[in-house]
Amino acid sequence: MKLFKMASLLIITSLIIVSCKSEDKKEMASINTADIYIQGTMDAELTSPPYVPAPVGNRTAKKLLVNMEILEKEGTMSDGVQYVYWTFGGSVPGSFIRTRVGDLVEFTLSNHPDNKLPHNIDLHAVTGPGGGAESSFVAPGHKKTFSFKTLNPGLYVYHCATAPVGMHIANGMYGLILVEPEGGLPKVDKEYYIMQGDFYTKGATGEKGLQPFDMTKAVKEDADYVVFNGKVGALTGDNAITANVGETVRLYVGNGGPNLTSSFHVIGEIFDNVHVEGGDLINKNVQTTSIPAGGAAIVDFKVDVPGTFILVDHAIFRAFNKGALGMLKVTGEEKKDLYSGIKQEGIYHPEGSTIQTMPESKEKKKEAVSTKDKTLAQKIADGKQVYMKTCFACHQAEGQGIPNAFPPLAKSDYLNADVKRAIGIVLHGKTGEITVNGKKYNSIMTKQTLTDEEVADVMTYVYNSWGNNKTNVSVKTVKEVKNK
Ligand code: HEC
Ligand SMILES: [Cu+2]
Repeated sequence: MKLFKMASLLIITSLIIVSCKSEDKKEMASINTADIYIQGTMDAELTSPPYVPAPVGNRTAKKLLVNMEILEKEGTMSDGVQYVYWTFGGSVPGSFIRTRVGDLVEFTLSNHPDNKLPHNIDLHAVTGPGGGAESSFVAPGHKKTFSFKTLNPGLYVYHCATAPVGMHIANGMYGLILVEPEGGLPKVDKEYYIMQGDFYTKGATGEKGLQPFDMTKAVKEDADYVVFNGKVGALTGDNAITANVGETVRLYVGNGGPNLTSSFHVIGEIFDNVHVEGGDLINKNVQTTSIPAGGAAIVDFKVDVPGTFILVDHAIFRAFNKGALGMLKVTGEEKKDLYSGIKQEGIYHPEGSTIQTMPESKEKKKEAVSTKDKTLAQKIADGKQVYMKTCFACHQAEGQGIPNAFPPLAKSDYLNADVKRAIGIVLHGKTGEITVNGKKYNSIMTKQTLTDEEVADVMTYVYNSWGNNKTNVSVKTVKEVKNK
């Protein structure tokens, strides 16, 4: 609850008045944030990465109108590799929101009518249930408004929290919201917005073409791409961020995850100040700062010499083999007294801008030995395990599905009408319009990577649950559908 300045002020005060009690501090801080008076209304400036809106400076707290649109759209992950991103405001990470402590943010979330899925937003800067997720759940072609007061200064992640949450985040649904302290952060010359994310594709790293999201790899945390700002090369070459010798640079760095922690480092620089985890605590003279998934840090440093400084996740294979690499190009006079080496651009980028192709595993996936004489009860029990691991995120625990997104499996007329068609959906995935119990769905079910036995078990479990027609699906039938 403390303001940045307030914190240091309190330290000084407590040094002078040794008797200062901690209760008094708490009281002071809460009065200053929750009761800050709102004067007037303004539209929030939103920016796409790597840019940030203008600093708040000395402005008073206001009613701040934020209008954000969700867009599902195809983009480029790497040379020749396309990916369907789900975005807040059309970019990955989503639009940067800049507020000050005490603002009353009126947030309107619109879901574009061409989108396929409902979404919502959970802002870590919100004090309230679900960080706004419950109030902002919005179907395609609709919009929702809710409001919150910014009580705690700091840099916060926001993300989609619609089931399956991991999939929405993995597809790019995250961004940053900054809550500046009273009077704003200290002035610097350049500010940029960078956010790391890990991506999971059906094909191997670098495999060309439109790559669908891979749920199995995501669950295993086996990322094909680890990148800054949504794609390989978002911050390299002509896209590099820039500064001049002698300037101070502040980076607002977030990590959307969904899985990996970032070891954020700038090669050839030392962070003068790091707002650890995006909060009030300032650490000085830092080489590498750890940014957890769903967390952030504010770093600043003065650039003293010219050259290209490489931004990396220092878990270094991610940088050179999976894309977590950016550039800060600093121009100006050489400072031989500070650094006398040969200036060489791109020295830490030997693999070139395109990603290395990983050697493909020659080993064939072994199929679990199928137990022919498994009882129906055993199949149902094993099938439930598969369901809770694989299907549950979308179709939900009781097979009830999610309105407008994931069709029900409970009492599903579509399921009960045709066993082989249903098996085919689990084996191959499904897109296009279908009608289940009188309601239309037009969405994507990704192909499930399961053994034939697992498919037979999970389908048997589904058919023998929630009022379905009790079909016992055999491995033989699954193989028939597969080989058709
Ligand atoms: C990532 C989300 C997701 C996962 C995981 C998933 N499904 Fe689906 N499923 C869908 C969507 C979306 C549809 C509708 C596809 C369409 O609109 O064409 C669907 C449709 C179906 C259907 C046909 C429609 C119905 O309601 O009867 C069946 C059967 C089905 N899924 C079974 C499964 C089973 C079994 C699993 C686990 C092995 C599974 N699904 C995992 C999203 C998912
Ligand atoms: Cu979403």
